[in-house]
Amino acid sequence: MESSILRQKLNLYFIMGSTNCLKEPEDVLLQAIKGGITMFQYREKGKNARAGMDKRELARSLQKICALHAVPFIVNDDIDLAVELDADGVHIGQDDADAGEVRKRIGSRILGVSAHTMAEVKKAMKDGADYIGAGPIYPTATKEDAEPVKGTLLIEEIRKAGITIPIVGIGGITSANARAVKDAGGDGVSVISAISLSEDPCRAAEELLKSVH
Ligand code: TZP
Ligand code: MG
Repeated sequence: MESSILRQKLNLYFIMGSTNCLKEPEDVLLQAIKGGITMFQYREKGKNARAGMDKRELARSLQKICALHAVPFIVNDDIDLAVELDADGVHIGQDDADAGEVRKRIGSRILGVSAHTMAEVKKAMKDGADYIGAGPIYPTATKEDAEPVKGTLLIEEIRKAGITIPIVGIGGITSANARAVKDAGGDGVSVISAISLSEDPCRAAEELLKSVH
């Protein structure tokens, strides 16, 4: 995917798995799409997370919904699943598979890498990352082993260094604080709970979209 298109797709990037939802994940995703999300990542983590066939079935079902609405479908961590389903891409963290190896396995699919320092950003770029996930921007209750909160400092540092790779901010982002990520030079925001735990995921997505426009 061309990087100008990827930048647009990163504008409102919704991430979720079954453990993040108050209702059926399919319903949450459909509502979020109705509200205007631009990209989706299936991230199945935590207590009571689905595994094996259960995980695969949910992934397929969410992928179908994304395909019907032309929303790119990205898989978190699970490279085998991404390749099996022919997903649009993969997102990995620093503790997951080596980004260079993942690039070789997924060919031209989208590769996103989480980074917390300039050194990690540079390494990810060398390994072939298409975009960087920078965070946690704000305190988050969703990821237990999250790194220390950084605000928008890393994004500013990357842009000050003249690095133009697409960047999405993550961690504790809501419609009240999302704008700062764009102002710092981010291309978009990624959120879990601001949408997945909302009573009205469609409206939550609409509000977020307004705040990053
Ligand atoms: N990586 C850094 S923070 C985070 C991840 C996966 C969790 C983001 O969730 P929320 O609910 O949007 O704070
Ligand atoms: Mg990971």
